[in-house]
Amino acid sequence: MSKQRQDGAKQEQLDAYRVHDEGRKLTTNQGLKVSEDEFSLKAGVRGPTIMEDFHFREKMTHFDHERIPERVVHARGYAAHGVFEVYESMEPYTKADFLKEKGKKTPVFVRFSTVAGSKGSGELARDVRGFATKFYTQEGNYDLVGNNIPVFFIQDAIKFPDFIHAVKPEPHNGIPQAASAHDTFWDFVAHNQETAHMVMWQMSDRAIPRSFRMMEGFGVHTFRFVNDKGEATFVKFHWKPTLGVHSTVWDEAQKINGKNPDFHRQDLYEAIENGDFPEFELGVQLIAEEDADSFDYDILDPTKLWPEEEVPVKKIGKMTLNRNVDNVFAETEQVAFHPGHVVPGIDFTNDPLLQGRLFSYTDTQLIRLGGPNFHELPINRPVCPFHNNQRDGYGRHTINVGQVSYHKNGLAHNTPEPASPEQGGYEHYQEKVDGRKIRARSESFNDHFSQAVLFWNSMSEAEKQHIIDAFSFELGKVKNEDVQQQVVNMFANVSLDMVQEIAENIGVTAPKEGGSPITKTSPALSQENTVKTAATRNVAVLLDKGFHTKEVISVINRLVKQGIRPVVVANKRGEVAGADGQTIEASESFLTADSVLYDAVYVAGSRQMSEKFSQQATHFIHEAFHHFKPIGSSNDGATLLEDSGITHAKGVILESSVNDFVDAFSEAIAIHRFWDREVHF
Ligand code: HDD
Repeated sequence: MSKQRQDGAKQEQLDAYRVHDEGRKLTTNQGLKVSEDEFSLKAGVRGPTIMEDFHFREKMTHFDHERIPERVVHARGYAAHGVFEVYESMEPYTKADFLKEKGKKTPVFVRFSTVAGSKGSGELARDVRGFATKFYTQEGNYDLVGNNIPVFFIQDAIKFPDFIHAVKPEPHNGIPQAASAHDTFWDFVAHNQETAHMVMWQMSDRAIPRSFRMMEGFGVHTFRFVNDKGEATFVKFHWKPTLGVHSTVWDEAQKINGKNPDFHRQDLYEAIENGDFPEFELGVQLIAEEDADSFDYDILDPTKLWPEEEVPVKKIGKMTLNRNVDNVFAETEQVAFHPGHVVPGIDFTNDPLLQGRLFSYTDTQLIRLGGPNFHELPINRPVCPFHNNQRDGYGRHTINVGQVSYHKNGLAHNTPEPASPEQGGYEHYQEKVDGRKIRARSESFNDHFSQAVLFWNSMSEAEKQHIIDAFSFELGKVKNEDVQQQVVNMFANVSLDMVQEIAENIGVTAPKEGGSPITKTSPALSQENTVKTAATRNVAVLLDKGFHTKEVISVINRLVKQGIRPVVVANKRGEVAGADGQTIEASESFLTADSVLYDAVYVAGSRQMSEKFSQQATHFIHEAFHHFKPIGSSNDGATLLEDSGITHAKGVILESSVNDFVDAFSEAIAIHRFWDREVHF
């Protein structure tokens, strides 16, 4: 499983900034050795602290200024370093150097995030996930600032502040944190029906991922590739996780938020530390300029996707995340992404959401990072040289030598680089634009429901049920009945069956008319059709004193061999003795572990299970069962499964031979969840 980490140009650059403090004597920031760091300077041992204490003042002032504003959206995030490697040259489509050559490697930094919650919020919120990638290319930084959902709530950036105000905690009482289940969000939805498609995704399992490692990423907008000849092709970017796309269930997600609000970051951190490096393949969908008008949607509309069955995703490379950050503030917090950070060969389109983003990101970073020199922060520096006539500002690091800080000049001979392929200056694609100034939306953006229906049609029965449950939960939390009714009426345009069930669940009038004649599906949208593997999944091994030593050790070893991560849970942490006296270390007790934190449960038990163990293990099993997880026992633990009355259900594995058990159990783990247990929340 474990792979070799490859550090590239970016890590070499960061090395120059890494400081190791271990074993070093303490000094002030001026380098003065300090002789004491516990007592402030006082006039007498019981007297007042005195102004002269520069050491105290420096330490306290620095502390007082430690915080910077959190991101206005995507505040809660976690990041890792990695490398991107090209499978197939994209030279026919783009002159981007980092995509030109098969095998070429580029260092990357990726930050995953939730959107609505503040910096300390729980990570299992029902929310979109940010998926922002910075490629440190030889031609400058390229940022692919995407999400785990391929469309967006609104079509024009001028509505972004309104949308975010609606989803954030309501201003009069500051409630709720990191949740869309409240009146203002749904009021916005009902009054901005372009949200329909994205809301369907948000109510689906996509919004409660199992792991950052098991989410797709999307550039959302339509961008342009431009090749050496100046020819353009429309492109949409995708990240496809090699572990497949998997989710939690809502009841589980809410509990995880309490049991471990850091669940996603810890999962990412530990996977990387274990050498289970997360991998995502970069895919592109391409549409030739001349075909742009041949679709039944406007390809510039960010509330539309291009169904993969119609425009195939071509996989062009793979990103491997192989290194955790050394310092979350210096790297994860200070990284500054911007969809406008492009390289030659990648260009924009007139998607009005993208156009507005091109303004917003620099603007927000100016306040968040305190001035115009944030590009000099180690995590943001390109790995290629950068020179221009910009000078000064807060926190300037660069010492620009020489008398010239203007263009054009005859003294320093520093000029722009022409946009020829050899010289590589960036040239904007020369799209012909002609129009009257107008505040309006193109009529081609007016269809808000067709793809919401496509999404609904493409879901499995279980996924549909989850969407109904999610709407019923969210609208069930809305207090204003008009808002509830308006939303139900709005989504009658997607499916009458769906809204009738929701209406019934929340107690409003069920629409009688609606539905859609569209029957089209896109199988790629359903998580049922994703990659299924047991690799890197964690399994709680419930163990009691007197367990069958040989069998349990053998099961554990075989699971590990398949890349699965068993975690031993017992009444108490520490050594647990088996029937023959041999011990296994329990790294968790029932106090520190919880069913919701594991992908599956292996009930090893023992021949004579203690009352305490039986009670705790039964609770564990019960939760796992209701969250549709694989549960298994090879022998001793079987009585607990029998007593729970679940042995008939799918995904409950009972085999007495160790080999058969491990085979069947790992297969069940790969399936992830057994939805046909028919348990709804
Ligand atoms: Fe945004 C952050 C993704 C629309 C304005 N956005 C931000 C981040 C991601 C996205 C991943 C976090 C970056 C990080 O980890 O530091 N945003 C998207 C996607 C969008 C989108 C995929 C639609 C397709 N965003 C969007 C619009 C606007 C913004 C329409 C404003 C006009 N986004 C911001 C921002 C943030 C941001 C306020 C907050 C922090 C930052 O930029 O650096 O400027």
